[in-house]
Amino acid sequence: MTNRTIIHIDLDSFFVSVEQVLNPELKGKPVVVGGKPDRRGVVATASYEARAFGLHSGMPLVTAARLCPEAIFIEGNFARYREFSRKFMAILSDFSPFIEPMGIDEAYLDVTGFESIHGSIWQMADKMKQRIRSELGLCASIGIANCKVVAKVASDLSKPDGLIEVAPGEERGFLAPLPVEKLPGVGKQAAKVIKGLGVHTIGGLSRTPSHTLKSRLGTAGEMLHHFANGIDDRKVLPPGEAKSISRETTFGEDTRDRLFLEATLWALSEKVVADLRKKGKQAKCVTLKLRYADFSTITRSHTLRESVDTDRAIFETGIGLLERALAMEIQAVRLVGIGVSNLVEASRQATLFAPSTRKLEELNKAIDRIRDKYGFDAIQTGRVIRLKDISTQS
Ligand code: DCP
Ligand code: CA
Repeated sequence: MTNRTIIHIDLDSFFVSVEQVLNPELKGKPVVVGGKPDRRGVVATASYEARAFGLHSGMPLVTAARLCPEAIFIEGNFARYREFSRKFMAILSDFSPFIEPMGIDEAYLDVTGFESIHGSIWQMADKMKQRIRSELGLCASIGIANCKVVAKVASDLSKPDGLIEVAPGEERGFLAPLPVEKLPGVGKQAAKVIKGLGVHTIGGLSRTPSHTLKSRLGTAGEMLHHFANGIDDRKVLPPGEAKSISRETTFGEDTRDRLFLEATLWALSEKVVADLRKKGKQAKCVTLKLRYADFSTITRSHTLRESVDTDRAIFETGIGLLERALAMEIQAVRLVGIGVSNLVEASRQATLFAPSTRKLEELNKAIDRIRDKYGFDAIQTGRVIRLKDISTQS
């Protein structure tokens, strides 16, 4: 993957820090959120002052009270933490639209190309930390690298209130001296297996043959081998981004009418494509769904060589799938659907396309605009006219 700039950001002792903002008297003291120690239960989080006594998340409260008798124990207020979390994510979204929240106080950002707005990546990260401090009163730790796994290790290592940037090319060297447990994906079980091989550092793991790790840890072993070498091409995935878009419709009566099926497929393709373009995406995979009179349901998919976002390309792929499916089936059809998946950002290189494709794209955009303004049915292309009676389910 080409050079990326990935940030991993994580708030320090999150629940406790929020409590300290709400009640400044708690600042600089050993504080535990999780409840009173006379109750069963565990530490949700401990302030760094309390961690100095060996307290940590998941420890029974009674143990915590024994190790650190002067600690202040607080019940906690999850609604408040969620409120801070929302504001935290909102600040992050001012720096890049490509955010993947990982739980309540942690996120990955792909900031590739946005650094220059702030001078440098270092200045950008520093600005993030400052805003979080001034607007929320919280401390954040940040790791910067060319991939998720290295950024995550860097932010963990920088805690508290830290900032570590791993320069491109230095990923392996940065990870090498660290104990294997510091590598995301190495849990207690995997650590045991890895140490059984006589390997204790991430560097050692990076030199262990991939097939050895695969034979002991399965596919996770292969992944850990890549991670240990600073290789991780996982994308930063904003939540809720559609992975597929589809439409289907059930007929009032089962049908064998090819023309009618084709016209329906065209209408459905148009709606799918309108959604696709609204999201600024193109699709590489087209899936046809059919349900027959006896309720048996099939899906058939075709992966295209190039991603597309025109009605015609998707419809024609769908028709190909439909013809092949119907050739194998004698039953009438009660439901037809079409969907697209394997979505990619729409390329903006319009000049690379043939003029006819460009015209079609312009036409499609114009149709989208009119439909946005006046509703989907304001424009009906020829094939759809005879479908007036069909109600489409989304
Ligand atoms: N949390 C919890 N129980 C756990 C771990 C965490 O309730 N076993 C809650 C409390 C933490 C919050 O989730 O404040 C975030 O978890 P982190 O692992 O990020 O821990 P902290 O933010 O508390 O500390 P750190 O500074 O190490 O990130
Ligand atoms: Ca945290």
